[in-house]
Amino acid sequence: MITVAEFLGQYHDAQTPPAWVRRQREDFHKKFDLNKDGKMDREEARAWVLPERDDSHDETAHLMDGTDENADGFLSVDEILLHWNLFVGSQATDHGRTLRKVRPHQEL
Ligand SMILES: [Ca+2]
Ligand SMILES: [Ca+2]
Repeated sequence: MITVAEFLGQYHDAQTPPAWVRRQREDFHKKFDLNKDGKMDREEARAWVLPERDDSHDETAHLMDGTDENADGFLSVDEILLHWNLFVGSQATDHGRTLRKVRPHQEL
């Protein structure tokens, strides 16, 4: 099992982290950390993953359980980066579908 420190270890010593790391860190502060305390709590996680619904406590708890590496009840930006695919997969299904419509002939 990989830890957050191991995941980000390759970036900690870098003078300039990869662009996607910088971008996700900026996104975290701008979009996810609504009360600017440096962590994402359950309410903030739910607002990000399932913004239109009230009855999603179970799904939010599932996401938190899979992402909160140190089990402190909050998601740090590093924990979110470590599990970025989980977040994107939860929210962006429709977005992916749209991309395929826009570029129907492009195969990965
Ligand atoms: Ca917060
Ligand atoms: Ca945590």
